[in-house]
Amino acid sequence: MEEIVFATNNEHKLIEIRKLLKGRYNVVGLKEKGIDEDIPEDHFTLEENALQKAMFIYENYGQNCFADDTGLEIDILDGEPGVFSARYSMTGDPVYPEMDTTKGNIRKVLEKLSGHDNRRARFRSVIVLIRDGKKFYFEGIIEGSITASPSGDDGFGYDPIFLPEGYDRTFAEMDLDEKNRISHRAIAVSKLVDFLNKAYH
Ligand code: ITT
Repeated sequence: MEEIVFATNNEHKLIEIRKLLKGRYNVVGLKEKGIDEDIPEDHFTLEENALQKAMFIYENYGQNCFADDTGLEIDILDGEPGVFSARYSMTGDPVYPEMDTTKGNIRKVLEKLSGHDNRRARFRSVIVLIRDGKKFYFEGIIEGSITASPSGDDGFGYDPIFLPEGYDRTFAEMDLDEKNRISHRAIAVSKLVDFLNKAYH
C-alpha cells in the first residue's frame, strides 16, 4: 500500500483521516516519521497555512505529503475564530491563559455568543497535497450552529458545541463513523481520494 505523509501533530485528525483512507493509503503522521518540529502556521488564511505546513515537510524532508488546516467560522463573529481556532483562548480579547486550551476556546465562543440568536457557523477544512512539487487544494465545508452549552464526550476541539445542520446531536455526541460520514474533513478527504484515484491509479 502506498505511504502518504500527513503533516499534522494533531492525533485526532490523524485518527479521523486514517479511518477515511483505510485500505487505500498507509497514512503516516509526523511523529511516526520522527519529525517533532513545531511547523510554523503564521498566515491569515486556511489555504496559506495548509500550504505552509505541507511545504515545510516537502522542502525539509523531501516527502510527498498533505496537510489540513481547519477553522470554525461563526457568522456573527465575522468568521472568528477561523484561522485562529487552535489558539483562540490565548489570543485577542478575552484570553484564558490559565485554562486548558480546548476548554478555554469553547468558553470564549460561548461567551461571545451569549445573548445572540444568530448562532450560524460552519467548519471549513482545506487540505493541500504536494505531489512532486505540485500543489493541489481540496475544501470541505459543513454548515451548522453553535449550541448554548457543550454536549457530548466524543470528538475533539469545538465538537461539543457544533450542531451540524439537520441533526439534533453535536459532533461530540456522534461516534467517529457518524462524524466521518458528514464532516468538513471527510468532504475534503473524499475530494483528495477522488483526485488520487484518478491521477495516480
Ligand atoms: P495541525 O496543524 O498539526 O494539523 P492543529 O490542531 O493545529 O493541528 P488546525 O490549526 O487545523 O490544527 O486546527 C485548528 C483547531 O480547530 C484545532 O486545534 C481544533 O481545536 C479545531 N478543530 C479542527 N478540526 C476540528 C474538528 O473536526 N472538530 C472540532 N474542532 C476542530
